[in-house]
Amino acid sequence: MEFITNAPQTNANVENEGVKNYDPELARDVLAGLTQTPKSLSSKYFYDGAGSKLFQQIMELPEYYPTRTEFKILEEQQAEIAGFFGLTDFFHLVELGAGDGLKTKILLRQLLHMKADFEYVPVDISGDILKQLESSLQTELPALRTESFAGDYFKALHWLQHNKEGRKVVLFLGSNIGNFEDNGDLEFLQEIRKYLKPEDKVLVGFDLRKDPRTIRQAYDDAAGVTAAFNLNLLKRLNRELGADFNLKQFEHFTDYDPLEGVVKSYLVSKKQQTVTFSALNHRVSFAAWEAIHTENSHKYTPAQIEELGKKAGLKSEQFFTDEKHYFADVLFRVM
Ligand code: AVJ
Repeated sequence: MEFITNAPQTNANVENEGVKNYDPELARDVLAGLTQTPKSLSSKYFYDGAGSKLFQQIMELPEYYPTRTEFKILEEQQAEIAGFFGLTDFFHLVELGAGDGLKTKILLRQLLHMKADFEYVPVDISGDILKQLESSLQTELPALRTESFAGDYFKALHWLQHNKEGRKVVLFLGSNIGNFEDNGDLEFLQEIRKYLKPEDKVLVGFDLRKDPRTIRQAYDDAAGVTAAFNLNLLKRLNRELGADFNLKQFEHFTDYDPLEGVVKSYLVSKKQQTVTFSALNHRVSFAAWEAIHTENSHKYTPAQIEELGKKAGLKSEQFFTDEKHYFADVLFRVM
C-alpha cells in the first residue's frame, strides 16, 4: 500500500554528490542493515569525530549515571583494584574501547605510583579519539609506555594475538559489553578468553539493573544530546556514503524493557520516504513510522554476570561496586 502526499519523496542534497572514496565495509554493513526487516545499523558506527564528541557530552549529562558512577568506583577503590592485577612482573594493560581514557587515567596513575612494570595498549574504533588520548597521556603521564591500535574489537584482538603476547590485564570498561546483540556479550568474552593465558586478568564494567525510569532517562536526556548522538549516524551516512537522509524526518526513540534488561534505541522515519545513497547507486524506502534499530544497552544482575563469566571460562574474583549498586567493575581470572 502506498500513501500519496504532496511532499517530495526524496531530498536532493547537492553537497554530497561528490563522494567517491567510501569505506567499503561501512557501505556493506549499512546496505545489509537497511535492506533487512527490521532495519538496523550497527552502533559501532556512532563514533565518527562528531559522534565521539557527542558521546563525551553524554557522559557529562545529569541523567547519564554510568560514567560518573564507574569513575567513582575506580577513584575510591583504585589501590585495591590495581592490587588484583598482580604487580610483580611485566604485563600489557590492554584497554578495549579506551575512548578519552578519563577513567583509565585513575588506574594508570595508581599503577605508575605503585611502580608497576607495564605497557598501556589502548584500542578504539575512533582514530580521532585515540590521537586525543595519546597527546593527553604524553603531557599528563610522560613516563607511561603506550602503543595504541585503531579498529574494531575483532580486528584488535587479532592484532593483539600477534603483537602483544606477554602477560595481560584486559580492561573493558564503561559497560561497552552491554552493546552487543543477543549472545554477543558471551561470544565476545569467549573471544577475549581465547587470547588469554592462565595468569591473565580481565576487568569488565557492567551497568546493573535498577529503577527502570532511571535507566530510561539516561538514554533520553532532556537536553536532547542522546537524540543528536543517534541522529548523527544518519549525518555520517550522508557525508560518507552520499546519502540524503533528511534529519528532520527521523526521530530518536528509546525504551527500556525491564524483563529483558535491555535499552533499545531507534531512529524512526516520521513519514513514507526514500533515501538515495548516491555513492552506492542505491535507494532505501521507509514506510511511515518504520524504525531503524541502532543500539542495545544491556543491564545485568550480579548472578547473570557470574554466569556469563563462567560460560566464557572466566571466574569472577571480585565485584567493585558503588553504594547504590548502580554499576560494577568485575575482575575475572582465567578458569
Ligand atoms: C558507550 C556503549 C557504554 O550504551 O551506555 C550512551 C553508549 N548510547 N547513550 C551506553 C550510549 C547512548 C554507551 N556505551
